[in-house]
Amino acid sequence: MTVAEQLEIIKRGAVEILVEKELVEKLEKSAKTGVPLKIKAGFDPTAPDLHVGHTVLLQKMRQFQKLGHEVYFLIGDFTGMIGDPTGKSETRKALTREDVLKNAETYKEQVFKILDPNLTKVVFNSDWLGKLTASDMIGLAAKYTVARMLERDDFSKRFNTQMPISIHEFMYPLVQGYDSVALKADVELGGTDQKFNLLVGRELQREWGQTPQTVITMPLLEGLDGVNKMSKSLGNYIGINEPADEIYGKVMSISDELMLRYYELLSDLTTAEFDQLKAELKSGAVHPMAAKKQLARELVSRYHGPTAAELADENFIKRFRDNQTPDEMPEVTLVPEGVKVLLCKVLAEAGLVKSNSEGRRSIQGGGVKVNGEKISDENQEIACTGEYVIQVGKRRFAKVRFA
Ligand code: TYR
Repeated sequence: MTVAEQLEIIKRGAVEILVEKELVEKLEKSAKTGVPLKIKAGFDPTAPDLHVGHTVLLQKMRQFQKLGHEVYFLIGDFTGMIGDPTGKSETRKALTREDVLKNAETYKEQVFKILDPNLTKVVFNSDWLGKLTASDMIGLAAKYTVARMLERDDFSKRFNTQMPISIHEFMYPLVQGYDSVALKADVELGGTDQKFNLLVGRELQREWGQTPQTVITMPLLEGLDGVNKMSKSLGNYIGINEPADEIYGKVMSISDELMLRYYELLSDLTTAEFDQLKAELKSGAVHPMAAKKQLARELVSRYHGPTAAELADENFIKRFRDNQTPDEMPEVTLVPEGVKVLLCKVLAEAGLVKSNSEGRRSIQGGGVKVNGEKISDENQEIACTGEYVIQVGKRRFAKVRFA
């Protein structure tokens, strides 16, 4: 593959490449010498349950693997015990050694659903950071000034509002940067929130006489609502360990616009295939729902295998068909006899069943829905105002209006 072709793949979905020109030089050199680039991405084993937002970075790592480069999956077992202050308004609670190791195991299980385990170098940063002596640490701290540290938003906010910042939090970016020195990383990937830490890596490598790493930042994926960042606490996430039908259904629930974003950042489609899909959606040759299904299948297949994906597809079609409300249905106007009326009676009066008692039996049998909601109480009453869409069994519908 040519350098230009590689670059196109690398750039897809990325927010920033610092510095692109240097990356091109590195790729050219690698193509000439046959020596792969060392790609670094680090994860502190804090939250062991991954959602697809985390996989944006993993997908990029996978792309680098496919391009033949050497991918380091760095588990921050040392940094995890400091806690990354990025974006935090207060000092993080430190993880215990046991938490970190347990989380790291769960992490590995999940990431190899995306990364090729045979092509991934898993490294733990305690391997080198744990060996630094006190004077090494002081030496590292000497490479950066307090003023530069305070250029960071989160630090300056806390400083200006007199919230505490512990000295060890200043050490975080430095030790993350030192990881790049230890690995001699050519490229480091991270979320946009990691930019500061990633740039510290460049500076430290320069101090150690290495070529500074290229920094590539990836966006923080929007959650299902299309607005907020995907996060477990907001409940707008797709967990990679969720059941197949759940993942499938969640993908189907997103907006058409968000679907394109998910395609760009999560799908294995090539850029050419993705461009074609966009064109076909625009011209109407492909329906957005069909495109969403394809994406849903791809994600389920990645996390549960192709058979599960097919099944989830069939289940979805069934559920969809069963919940489908026809565009046209008989409309019935009833004259209210009081404030409320028994539902079984309404069913009979609307001609959906032959008698009140058949109405009762239908409700008992679980076949009656009012405005899409299943009713199971045979003595259920409804208010004699407004309009209801009532369904009996799979195919009998009526719109009931009270005069
Ligand atoms: N700071 C990163 C995060 O919180 C994790 C990380 C740790 C990245 C060590 C790189 C590194 O060398 O997401």
